[in-house]
Amino acid sequence: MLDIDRVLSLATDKQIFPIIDKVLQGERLTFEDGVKLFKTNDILTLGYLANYITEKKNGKFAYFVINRQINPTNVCVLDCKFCAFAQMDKNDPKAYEMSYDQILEKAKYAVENGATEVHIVGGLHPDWDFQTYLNIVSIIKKNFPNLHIKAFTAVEIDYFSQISGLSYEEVLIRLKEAGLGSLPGGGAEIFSPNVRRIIAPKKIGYKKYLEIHKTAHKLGLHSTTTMLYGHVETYEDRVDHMLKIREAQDETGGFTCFIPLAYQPENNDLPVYDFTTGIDDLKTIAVSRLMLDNIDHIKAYWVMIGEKTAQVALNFGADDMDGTVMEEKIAHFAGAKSPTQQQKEKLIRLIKEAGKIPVERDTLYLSLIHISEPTRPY
Ligand code: V47
Repeated sequence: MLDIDRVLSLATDKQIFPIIDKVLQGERLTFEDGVKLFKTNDILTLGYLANYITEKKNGKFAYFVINRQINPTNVCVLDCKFCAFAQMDKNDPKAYEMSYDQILEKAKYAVENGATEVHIVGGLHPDWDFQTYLNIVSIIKKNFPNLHIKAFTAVEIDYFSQISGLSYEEVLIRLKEAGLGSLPGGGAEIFSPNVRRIIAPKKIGYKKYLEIHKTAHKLGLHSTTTMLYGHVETYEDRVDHMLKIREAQDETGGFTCFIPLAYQPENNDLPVYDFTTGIDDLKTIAVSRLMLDNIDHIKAYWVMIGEKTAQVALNFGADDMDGTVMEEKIAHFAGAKSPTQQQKEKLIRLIKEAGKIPVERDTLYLSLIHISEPTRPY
């Protein structure tokens, strides 16, 4: 157990002393606490506290998954200003649509390379009906029954409901029957309606996003959840976003993991041209860990913050690195400087050198393989 006097003797920002006390007493943090934590320059105390909570929840374990991302199409009726992946015009040379065979080929490659999960998201295609999306799930499930299919953000589920006339619940039941294993967390962006009006004016608002996740949870489907940060939002918007997620999680308990997604600034229509900084990435991970006391895992998504920051983040509140990914498009269309895929051995090395114990997990953190062998001959 940590000694409050020891932490206070090292802390330099008096503004956060009462928050340190609350964290060590296990008290829930408020909106004001979250904003103060974002504003502090005492980054080491912030990281220390967040790591303390991570280790209380997950010990020294840090998780990764062997997975593959598949994005069946980038043709999309939405016109989100931050998105460099989507193409509104299907005849644009950058637009693409995969056939079922191409999708199956990618799933096959994933399985042959040890994947336990495929993560499928894509555009809201104006000509694809709900059956097309259902078929994507069912053909993968039929051919690879042991592969976990984490597919379709809440934004896609809302679109399926619109094009099929079915309720959210009916859409989710059909997808589950076809083989859907869980929902990914994309599409949350920032919940603030004012920010959404600027960055994603046509996208569903936070009420529908959360309603869809809560409906999935009630049907026994788990999901992850995200926050896109580093564009036009304020610290207050970020904390408000986290609190809305915390409230939903109090109701259902269905979120397995929270993933802060660092904004990538290239090839899009948002006049914000800077990448996030290392300190902002670490603060966002740490504050997420401290605010979201009811979510077990915080992901340092190496694709968007880079491998080096993701590794440091394992000592600032994160306990998960996502995975091998195999083919990343969304962040790389927008200028991400990380690789588009990762080797399992590299993930293990990053985790071990951060002083944590690597654990290969499945999507729902149920099957766990503890990796103990050293990755480098020190
Ligand atoms: O929904 C789009 C975001 C998301 C940009 O659930 C951008 O475990 C940064 O949600 N800069 C897709 N972000 C990725 C995603 C995800 C990734 C890894 C794991 C999980 C999970 C989910 O990426 C989109 C959108 O929110 N995005 N454009 C951009 N320029």
